[in-house]
Amino acid sequence: MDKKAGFDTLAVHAGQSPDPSTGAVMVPIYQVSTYAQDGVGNTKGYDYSRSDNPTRTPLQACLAALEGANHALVFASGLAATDNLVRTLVRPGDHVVCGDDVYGGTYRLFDKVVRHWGVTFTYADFSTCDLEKAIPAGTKLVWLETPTNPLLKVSDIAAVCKRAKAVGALVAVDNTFATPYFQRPLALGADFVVHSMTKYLNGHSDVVMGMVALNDTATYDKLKFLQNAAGAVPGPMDCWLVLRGLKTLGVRMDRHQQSGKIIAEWLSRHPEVARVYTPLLASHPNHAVAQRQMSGFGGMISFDLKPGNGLTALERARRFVAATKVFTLAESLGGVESLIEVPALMTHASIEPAKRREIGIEDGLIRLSVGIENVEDLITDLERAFQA
Ligand code: P1T
Repeated sequence: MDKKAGFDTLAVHAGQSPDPSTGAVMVPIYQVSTYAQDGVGNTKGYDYSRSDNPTRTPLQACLAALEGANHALVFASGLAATDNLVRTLVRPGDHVVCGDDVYGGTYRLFDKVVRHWGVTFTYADFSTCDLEKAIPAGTKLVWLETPTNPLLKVSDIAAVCKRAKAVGALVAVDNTFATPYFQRPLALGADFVVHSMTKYLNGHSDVVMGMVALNDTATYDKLKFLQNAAGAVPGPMDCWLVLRGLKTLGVRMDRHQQSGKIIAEWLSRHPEVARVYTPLLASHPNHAVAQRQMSGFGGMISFDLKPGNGLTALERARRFVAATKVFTLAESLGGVESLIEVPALMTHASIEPAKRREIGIEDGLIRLSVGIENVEDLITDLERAFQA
């Protein structure tokens, strides 16, 4: 497949061709752990599925094409991808600067695990901070999530990369919320793109998986070594499901965005809503940056409920999310079905309450992942929750 083909063409075809032995049009599920050898070491390219698997190989090639990368590697979860990349890059004594509003599990991995290896972390709001102060000389790695989870802050990837390069730091961008359909961080100067593929890339809430895409072949070789050495690899069935999900990524993202915009505008007019967070709205504080570096904004929306009915913000949030019937109360995001959650109690509960509030994750914050159902049904469902 020509690497310059359009995004949707790459999503359907990149890395894939009819099976040479049967002509099967779709990549088969090679549900196998080991491969016969004609003589010791005489293989057909595969010897053990922790190292490589013929359903995983086309998935990695397709993902590299979508991110405009030379290489991509997949892992058993988004956090396994982060863990493997960080372990490839940092050593005791190194310093990492991380966004202050990243997925709670990423923060937990850095604060409760990686920090104990003697790696230091500082946290910054890359959407507002002075980049020279936030990324000091001697920084090894900058970890940037944009848009962020759950506050949908947008940071200028090119500006962060420019500052990082000036001090010799590497930049990894968690591109889970935007997907390569709307944002390509490597083209903006990033060294690595990381995804929780559990979300939009798979799109059907039936797989947990992660990936890293990158251009540098020497780092790719080290990361591939760790992928095999540590073994956090996804199984063939899951790789097949994601290959299948990827084919509709573009059409799904367009629909998420179309419905997301309608819901965001409706929420921003709602008397019970104190504030709406999403780059889908022109009132977003980083809208100009978002428009420059993204070709669209997806279907993620967070909003603060106004206090009321004599309830605390947390009680109000609990009651709200228990009342929806089309939006399912659940962690995760990016599937065809709409999801709703309370970050303070669920996805970001691993961040201490004081720090959570300092970042701006209020108790009454609700996060929506807008699915592809009829938007009128989604609005009726939310209105029901406002009246609960
Ligand atoms: O769940 P896992 O596939 O390991 O991915 C972790 C992860 C990494 N980065 C971002 C931006 C994420 O949102 C996630 C996972 N997030 C959720 C489960 C959630 O509900 O926000």
